[in-house]
Amino acid sequence: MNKIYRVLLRVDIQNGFVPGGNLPVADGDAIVPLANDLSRNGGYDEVIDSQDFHPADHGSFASQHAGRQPFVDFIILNGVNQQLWTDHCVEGTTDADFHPGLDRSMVKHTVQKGRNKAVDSYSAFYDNGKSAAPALKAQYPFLGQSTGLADYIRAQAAAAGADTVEIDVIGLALDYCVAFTAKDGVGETYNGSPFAVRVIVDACRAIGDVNNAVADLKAAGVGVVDSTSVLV
Ligand code: VGL
Ligand code: ZN
Repeated sequence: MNKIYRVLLRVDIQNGFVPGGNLPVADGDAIVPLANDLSRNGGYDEVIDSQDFHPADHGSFASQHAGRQPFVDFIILNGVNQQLWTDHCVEGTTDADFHPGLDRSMVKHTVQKGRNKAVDSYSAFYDNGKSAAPALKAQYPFLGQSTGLADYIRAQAAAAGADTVEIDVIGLALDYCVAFTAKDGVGETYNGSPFAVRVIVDACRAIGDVNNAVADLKAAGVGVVDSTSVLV
């Protein structure tokens, strides 16, 4: 018998990423009821939230780089290619708070990311320096830090006596933090087997093109499903 430890990982369902926030994703608030339904009725062993949580002078903010524009401009931030954004999800502000409609009553573990101003962290598992060349990591030893999320999930699965881990990822934004999180998840193992990772696509919204994001996820070995196949 294969006992599966099933995790619902809800990425960055925060005020900053919904209409009215500082980095709004179109229709981002529309996923909140579905996120709650999946959390309550998806049969998960555990629901985990990630929270984008930046210092006010984070290096991903266009405001920190004279003459640079958010969304369109990229810089090299400590050796890592960095798209620039509006100031968003600054620690201690309402923008960084979870959406008020998101049911957090079942959440035992929350992962904050993007706290180091020197490197961004789209993924809930590792910062954006994860795949930097060894020489670059030697120069900037903070690149590629783990948030501890994969170890946390392995420990929870082991405590539950599970044989394998499955992670369903939802949230904002599909083509940035959801995609980076799901792709990093595929690279993690439990008991010698990779985490089985799926994105529940109707419980996400994208900044750019959804079809491109879905193709990119499938190419990386991430399953792409609809909530109707989860909420049976
Ligand atoms: C995100 C850009 C910058 C996201 C976070 O949650 O997708 N995107 N910070
Ligand atoms: Zn951010």
